[in-house]
Amino acid sequence: MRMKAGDGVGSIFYRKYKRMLFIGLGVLIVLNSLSLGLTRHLNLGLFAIFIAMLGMGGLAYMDQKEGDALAEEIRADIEAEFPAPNEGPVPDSARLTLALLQVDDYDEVFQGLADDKRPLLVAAVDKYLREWAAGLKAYLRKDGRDRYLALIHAEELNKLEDTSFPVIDQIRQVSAGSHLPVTLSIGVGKGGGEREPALLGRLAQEALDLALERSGDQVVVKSPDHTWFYGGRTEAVGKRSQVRSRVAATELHRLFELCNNVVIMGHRGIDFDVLGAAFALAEAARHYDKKVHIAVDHPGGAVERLLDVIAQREPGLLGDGKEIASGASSQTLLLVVDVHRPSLVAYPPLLSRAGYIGVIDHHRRSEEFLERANIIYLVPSASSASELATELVRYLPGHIGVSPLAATALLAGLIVDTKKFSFATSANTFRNAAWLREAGADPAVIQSLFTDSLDVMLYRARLLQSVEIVHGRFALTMDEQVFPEAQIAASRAADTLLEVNQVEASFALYPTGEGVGISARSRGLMNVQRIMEQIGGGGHFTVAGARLRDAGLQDVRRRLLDILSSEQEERA
Ligand SMILES: [Mn+2]
Repeated sequence: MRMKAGDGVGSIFYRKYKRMLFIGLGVLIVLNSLSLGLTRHLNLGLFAIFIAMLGMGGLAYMDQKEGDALAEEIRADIEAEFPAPNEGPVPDSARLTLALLQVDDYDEVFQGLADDKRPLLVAAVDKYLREWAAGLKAYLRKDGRDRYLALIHAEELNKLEDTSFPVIDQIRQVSAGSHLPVTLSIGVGKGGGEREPALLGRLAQEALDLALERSGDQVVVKSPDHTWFYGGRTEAVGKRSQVRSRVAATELHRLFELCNNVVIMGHRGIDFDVLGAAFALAEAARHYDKKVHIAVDHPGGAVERLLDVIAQREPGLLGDGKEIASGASSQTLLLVVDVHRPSLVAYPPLLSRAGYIGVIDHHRRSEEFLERANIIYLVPSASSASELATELVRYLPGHIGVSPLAATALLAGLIVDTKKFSFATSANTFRNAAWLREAGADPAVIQSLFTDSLDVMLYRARLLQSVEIVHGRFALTMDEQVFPEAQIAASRAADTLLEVNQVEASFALYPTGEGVGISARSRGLMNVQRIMEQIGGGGHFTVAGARLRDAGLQDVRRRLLDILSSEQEERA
């Protein structure tokens, strides 16, 4: 330690004399008091005592100040010599990140694999991951049959991020004769956690949860203020346990009994999927003698026809979000269907008004999520919210069933979201469709719902005339004309473009009056949700879109082309 020797000793010397002076003044006061008792000069004596006490006070104050200054000096000296360990940037050599790895659904992969082969597969995955970790000089620890924990150096993680985590694709080659590939979900926490391991752990866990809820087979990296997604190129495999549907249905049953009234809403711009799910759930709520309302906006188009039919059949069921919100209270159950992002719901103020909230959605979980929910039934492998609502109604205790109109609405939603059973369609989807048909769903009514107006047909035809094919696999089209039903026409055009040879994904751009809308479709080989997310939209693996305010068609087209180019490079 650098010691300013002279200063230190000097002030100690002075303090010694100050103390002597202090004691002297004290003695003087005592003597003065004694002499006061013996003589009669009271005023003079009191004045002397007062002056002596003032002197003592002043000395004590100076002493204190000097002591503080000395202590401060010593502290500064110590700090200059030994910088505190908790300051300054963390040296690079100390930066670690935490990864939680989980093999997606061994039970699924095990199907069709002989009993004695199963441990072999697990061992092969173990070996693969150990080699992977060794290559990164990472610490890997197995935690249960399908979970691992890895400490990875930040530098190595950067490399993994730059190459989009090749391990996600490579682990699929690990096989012991199974028919389905092994897939992996990884959640990584990074940044800010070097001094706070608990924070790092929490980030990693949140990242893994996010990866799993987005149907797995991907990596999510999370820092305290940002989230990155890698992988997620394969479509969710259509598996979900009946157990989960039953559990969700039982929970819904409990909330139906608990609440005073029920409100249902979907995303902005109601569509067949929202309406089917909402109407069936509304019917179910009626069985519990609860008042029900569905918050509806009017986007126009074919869904208006079904809205009209329902409005005639059930007066008072459909309403404007604002009106309905006035009747919502802490005893209200709000069911949010076909959406889970608060910013996209039909009437956001309802979210804070309702006491209970249930989410029923089939979109991959995005980072933005409802802050509180009593039921979260989020199943990315399901075809539609209508399919999920069908299962909930099927499994509600008491077998209440659905009316033919509700069955028709559900089947309409299911057919629209699966493009007539060609996308995201699992065996379960057909089972649910069969159940709906038996419950009285009318295909003729659905057929009549799906006809388009001539204007929509003509706008779609114009979009189809100006198609450009990019990188041999993306179809892109746009129209300058503002048209109230452009969204429907654009989604039809994007659907049709998938029927073109080689086209894997299609994008139709249209002006909305206040910006630009995009309809994006994929044939199932690539994830258009990822692409729309990069531009500010969202959606599903094969069906996605965006609505951008204050943007020009040409600008958005260029941004989209940039994203598609980098997508192409990534694949190459
Ligand atoms: Mn949907």
